[in-house]
Amino acid sequence: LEAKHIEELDALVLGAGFSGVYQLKRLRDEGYKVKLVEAGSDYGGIWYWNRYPGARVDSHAPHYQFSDPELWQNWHWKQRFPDHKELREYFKFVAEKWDLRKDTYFDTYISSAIWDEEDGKWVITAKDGRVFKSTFFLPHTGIAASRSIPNWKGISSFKGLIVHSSYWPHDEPDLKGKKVAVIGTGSTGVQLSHAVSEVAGELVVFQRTPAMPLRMRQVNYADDEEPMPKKEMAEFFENCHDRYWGFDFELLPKNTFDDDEATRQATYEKLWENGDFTFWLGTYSDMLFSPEANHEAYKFWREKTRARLNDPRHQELLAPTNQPYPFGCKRVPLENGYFDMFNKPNVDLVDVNQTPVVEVTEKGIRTTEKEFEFDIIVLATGFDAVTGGLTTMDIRGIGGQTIKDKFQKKGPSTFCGICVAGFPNMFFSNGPQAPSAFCNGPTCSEIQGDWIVDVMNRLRKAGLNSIVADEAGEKTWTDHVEGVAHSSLLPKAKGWYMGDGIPGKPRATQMYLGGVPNYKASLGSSVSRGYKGFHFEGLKVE
Ligand code: NA7
Repeated sequence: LEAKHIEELDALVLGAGFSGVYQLKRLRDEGYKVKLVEAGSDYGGIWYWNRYPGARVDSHAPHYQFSDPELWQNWHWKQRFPDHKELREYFKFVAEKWDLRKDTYFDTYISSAIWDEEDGKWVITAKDGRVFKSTFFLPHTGIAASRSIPNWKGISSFKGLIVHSSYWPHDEPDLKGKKVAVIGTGSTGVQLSHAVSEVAGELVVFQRTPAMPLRMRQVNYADDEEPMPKKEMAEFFENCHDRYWGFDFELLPKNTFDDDEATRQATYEKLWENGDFTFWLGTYSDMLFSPEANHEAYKFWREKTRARLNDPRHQELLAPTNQPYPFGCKRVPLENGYFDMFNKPNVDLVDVNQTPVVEVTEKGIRTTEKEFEFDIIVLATGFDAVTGGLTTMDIRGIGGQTIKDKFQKKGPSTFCGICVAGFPNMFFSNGPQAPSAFCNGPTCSEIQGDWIVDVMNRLRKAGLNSIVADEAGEKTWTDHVEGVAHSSLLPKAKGWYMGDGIPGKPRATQMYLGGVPNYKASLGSSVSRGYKGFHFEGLKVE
């Protein structure tokens, strides 16, 4: 390629979700030549792609937004749990306030990023042939960039519409009176099937593992109502940055059996009534660590849930007598009608453990029991979560090693969940071995984004060209991430937190469960100890 066809940058940021948008804004403010590149056609990241009926964030307002006062002083949330449309409106507003569009390339899918050792630059190539040469490569691809689709026989023979939940058609297919299948009962399946059940003629939910959703207390705010008075917001964001899950609430400073039975039930009841994540993340401190504590929470959840289901078969499938896995060790969805919909005559539940799917036919789905006919099949079957965004690209570091090969051996290994040994000048947010989905999204986008800007500023000031994590630091962090997870009940559940469900993907802890304050301390201590855990390679002192 001739040099004129190559765009030279200080930094290429990949992915226009919270992390990428924040990174572009911060780096441009610091005077870097930076572009944001995105495969979709607009801002929003997960909210650009996930526009299926019922898609909404489970973090209650005002948590799920940036802390910049210029934004929150001028923005009004309409719902306590904003839906995908409101979230895309928010991104539009942010893009305008921060003047992002002039530095963003949409519809640009990056297929490879190769570290040029001679030049000390990343050579980044888009599918359409465009090439960027950039000192820094910041792939903020998030936890859900790569879809997981079942390898079912006959899947391409279906004559109706078959669609993964995150590729919901922009022209919004009419579901009225239609026969719809929803495969999967994760956070997506729970939201989607409830929304579909309100309009479809028939809905069949295919369940492999029951989710343990909590009641969502939705609120629609009037024009003069706010989730929180504006004068409290600055302190609120400061708190979020210093609390375990990146929200303004904390775990209770006591264990489950510190309380007597009556107090414990009253505590559960109060958390339940909040109608948000607090029954999961603001509860007794030992809930995710002690099997007995966990079972106590499960029992409460099970009885609340069973009380809403009329059919004993549904009770046993959706809220089993025997606890199937530790509560909260698969992502806990929120719902406001999911269980009630199973009492309707036009909603059916298939347990694919009892009657597995044999094949997809022209007309629908054949299980070992019978053939179901559908107009639409929705695959709410999840993602190659957390690492998929990185491993689906051809990313090559020193000596031509690839991220895919590296992560394929034993699972992700990173330094502080922000970079990888052997891959200089590459940093990512909300990726593997960081708090990521164990942290309110925007909080960690800001914490990690700020750290990355700080590194780049220090390098620039020192006249250095590149920085790379060392293997020792990476091993220490990987052992720590695994150690924290294995001190908890997390590994006892099968799911994407542990890398399960993707053929060939090694079972390993995908995210850091040690909480935001510990995470920040780890990032901070590597800096205060003179970037312990890093080498400065390919130095070019200018
Ligand atoms: P999840 O949480 O990975 O859920 C996927 C669901 O699909 C889950 O219930 C799976 O069952 C089910 N699944 C996957 N493959 C199959 C097959 N082959 N047959 C039947 N059922 C299947 O993805 P979501 O989209 O719901 O959520 C992703 C995250 O995005 C969410 O947690 C938020 O953090 C944002 P399983 O439990 O594996 O038995």
